[in-house]
Amino acid sequence: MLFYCISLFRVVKFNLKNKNYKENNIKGKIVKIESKDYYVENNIGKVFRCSLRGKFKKDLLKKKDKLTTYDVAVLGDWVEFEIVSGSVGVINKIEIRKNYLSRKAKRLRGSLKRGERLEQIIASNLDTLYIVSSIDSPKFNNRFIDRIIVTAESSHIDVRIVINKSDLEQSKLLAKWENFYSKLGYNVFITSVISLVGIEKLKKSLNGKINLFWGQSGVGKSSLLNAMYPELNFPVGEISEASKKGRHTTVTGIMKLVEKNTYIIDTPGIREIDPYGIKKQDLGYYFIEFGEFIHQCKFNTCIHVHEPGCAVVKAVEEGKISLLRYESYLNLLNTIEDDMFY
Ligand SMILES: Nc1nc2c(ncn2[C@@H]2O[C@H](COP(=O)(O)OP(=O)(O)OP(=O)(O)O)[C@@H](O)[C@H]2O)c(=O)[nH]1
Ligand SMILES: [Mg+2]
Ligand SMILES: [Zn+2]
Repeated sequence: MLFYCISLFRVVKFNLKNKNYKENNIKGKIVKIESKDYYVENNIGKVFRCSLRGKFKKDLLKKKDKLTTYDVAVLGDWVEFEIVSGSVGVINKIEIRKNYLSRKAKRLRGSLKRGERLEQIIASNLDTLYIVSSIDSPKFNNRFIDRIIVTAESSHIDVRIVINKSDLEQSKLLAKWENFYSKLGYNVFITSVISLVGIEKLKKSLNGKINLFWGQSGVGKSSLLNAMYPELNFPVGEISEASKKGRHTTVTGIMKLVEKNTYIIDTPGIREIDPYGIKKQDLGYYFIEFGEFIHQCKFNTCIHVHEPGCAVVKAVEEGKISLLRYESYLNLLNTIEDDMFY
């Protein structure tokens, strides 16, 4: 009897607790992460500083041997949280992601058995990825862009290319690269925050979407966002005279609601980009112009290097696929081979 009473009490207590938990829960979006603080914005734009409920950490520890990522909750995640006091809260639930953008994290020394590289998630639930580059200072780098394109294509995120600093008198180069990527089927935006070329057009294209800006340091991601939305007032960096490179002015990813249903995400500049989780046999599919040739390769396991009857190599020889793009492909293929596990 006593046992029965205790059990009943436990059930009632659990249900009450669960009910409170459900009733107090608020839906929000993670708009910034700093160490263990998750900044969550509710539907009227109020931001709460939240921690993660302990169960998430326990779940992660249980999976330790099969750990592939260290990001439990990421920028852009929809969550349910409850207020602890004032503008402080705790996250109880993380919704399933529609998609996410990631890359291989830096190699960790000692902490993992095989020294493999984990997946680092940049942000989730994205509509459009803007690859931001500059025509000069830092120099335009098509290989870098191709690497980001592959990353986005493999995550099924719509990708567009911005070539900024068009005021720097490089009109020939600008025309060349605009043409190059437009011909592949990508939308290319030529912009300048000095002459304001292309700013209105870029702003219009963000409408109603969640837009992430990504690229090397110093290309002008934060400057472009400020030019479109002066109220953002993001810090903007200097370009080093010696290296013509930026100095990582933006240090954490940050998401802002800029118009109704329109979000922008500014991110820290990146130096390297290794896409995560791509198999050698699949890489060709993320070079969109290879698509029509891949099916004509003699072997369906073809990775388009030395195989006999490779239709991709033939298309390169006949000038139907650009040599520059094929070089980007080979370069990425090598990276995948270097990191055998992933
Ligand atoms: N000439 C010229 N300079 C620009 C333009 N856009 C940005 N810049 C300059 O480029 C430098 C870097 O700009 P940021 O906006 O900080 O670049 P970022 O891509 O946000 O850099 P990180 O935050 O380090 O990733 C600043 O000195 C800007 O003034 C442009 O259209 N033309
Ligand atoms: Mg920046
Ligand atoms: Zn082939």
